[in-house]
Amino acid sequence: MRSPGLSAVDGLRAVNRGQPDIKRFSAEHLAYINVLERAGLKVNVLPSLEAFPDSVFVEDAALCLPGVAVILRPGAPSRAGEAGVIATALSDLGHETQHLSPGGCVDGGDILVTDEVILVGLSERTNQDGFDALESILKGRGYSVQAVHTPDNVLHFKSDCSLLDSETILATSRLSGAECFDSFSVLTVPPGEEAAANSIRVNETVLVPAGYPATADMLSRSGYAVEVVAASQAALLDGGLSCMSLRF
Ligand code: CIR
Repeated sequence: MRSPGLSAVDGLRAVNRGQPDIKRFSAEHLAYINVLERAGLKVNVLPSLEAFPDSVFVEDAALCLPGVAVILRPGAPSRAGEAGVIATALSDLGHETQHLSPGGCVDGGDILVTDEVILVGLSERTNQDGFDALESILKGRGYSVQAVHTPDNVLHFKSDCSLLDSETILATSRLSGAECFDSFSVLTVPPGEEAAANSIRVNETVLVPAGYPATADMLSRSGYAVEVVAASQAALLDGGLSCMSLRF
């Protein structure tokens, strides 16, 4: 994870719903770290990077798989430099890194890793050239990869879905019928709670963003151990829970 900097007030957003309050952002970030630790993870927190207002969203610059961290190329020009910085941090932590060949762009938020296949949503941030470069790295390492469609006007594929366990996807209604989920059971987030589709499963815990009680209730009733985590300030920058950590 990376702490939010003061420059996060300049983070990208599709619609301006006000500036994030950095004190509150930091408090929510700390609470999220605590929940990950309670769920059994060791968390490394990198220092804030003022030169990159969106760098708190570490997920977009790398794809961490067993044995390799693929260094991606974020599609927003203001975020391109995050790749080099995360590459250094991951190498320092002892990870083998492999960089996408030059040309295209891929944001980590568009990548959903499942047991059988890695789904990559083509979006405003992830283009075909980026997909091709990523596919060539992943196929070379034995993974199946499939390009899918990120719904229009949605930032990232994973803004609208998450993997709850090897057979179950949580998705918005606009994505729940997608062919790529044919071999999964799909739980659809109730109308009005679309942002809750960006939840994350960590060991036995499913972290759900605060403010979406019907989704939290649906997941609890489906047998998941739910922890509700406030992410209101990240949400002002179109970020959610998955975006703020690289989990491996
Ligand atoms: C951006 O527009 O790039 C950031 N403000 C939000 C990135 C959210 N990341 C993610 O969904 N993986």
